[in-house]
Amino acid sequence: MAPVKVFGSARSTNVARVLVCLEEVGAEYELVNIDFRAKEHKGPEHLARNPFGQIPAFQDGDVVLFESRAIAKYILRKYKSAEADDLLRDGDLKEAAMVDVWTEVEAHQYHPALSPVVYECLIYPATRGVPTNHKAVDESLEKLGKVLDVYEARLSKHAYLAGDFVSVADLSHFPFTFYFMATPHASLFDSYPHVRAWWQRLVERPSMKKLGATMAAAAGIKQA
Ligand SMILES: N[C@@H](CCC(=O)N[C@@H](CS)C(=O)NCC(=O)O)C(=O)O
Repeated sequence: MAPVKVFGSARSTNVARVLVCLEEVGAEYELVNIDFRAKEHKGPEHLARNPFGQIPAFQDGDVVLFESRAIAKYILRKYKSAEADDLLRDGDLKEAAMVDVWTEVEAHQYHPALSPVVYECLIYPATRGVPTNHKAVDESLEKLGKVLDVYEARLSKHAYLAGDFVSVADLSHFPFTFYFMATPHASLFDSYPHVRAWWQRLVERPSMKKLGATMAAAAGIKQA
C-alpha cells in the first residue's frame, strides 16, 4: 500500500499536528515539501489540494484533505488499532463528546491566545526579520493566563483534557506549545502546576520526542 502523503514542512506547526498523529499510530508516510519561497503553496497544483493555499494538505489515494485537525482525526480513524491509544474515543458517546469539546477549546481559545506569542517571539523574527512586538505579546500573555486558569482547574481533576485518558485534544496542543516553550515566556507555565505536569507527560511520548527533535533542528531551537 502506498504511504499517505503530507504536504508541507515538519517545522510548520499545523503540519506537525498531523505528523504527531501519524507517529502515534505508527503509520508510514511521505512528507512532500512545499516551497514557500517559490510560492508553490499558491500554485494550481497545491490549490487543488488546499483551496486556501496553505499547508498542510494530505493525500491518501483519492482522499485529499486540508485543515490539520480534520486530517488528524482521519488518520486516527484510519489507523485505529488495539496497540495504539484510542485517541478519539469514538466508541463512547460521552468520552468522544469531551474529546470534541477540548479539541474545539484548543482551536478557539488556546491557539488564539498562545500563538501570537510564538509568532512574535520566534516565527516573525526568523522568517520576516522583524523585531518582536512586545505590546502584542503582553496582550496575548494576559489572554493566555485566563485560558490557563481554566486548564489548571480542569487538569487538577483529570490527567488529560478530555478525561483520564490521552486524546487527540491533548495532541493538538503539541506544536504551538512546543514552540512557546522556546520563547522567553515559557516560565508562565510554572504558575500552573497541573498544566505543567500535563505538558511534561505529553512531551515524554515517543511521538512528541521524535517530532520535537525534528522541529527544534529545523527551527534552530536548542533543547534542554
Ligand atoms: N487552520 C489551518 C491553518 C493552516 C495554516 O495556517 N498554515 C500556514 C503554515 S503553519 C500556512 O500555510 N501559511 C501560509 C499562508 O497562509 O499563505 C490548519 O489547521 O491546517
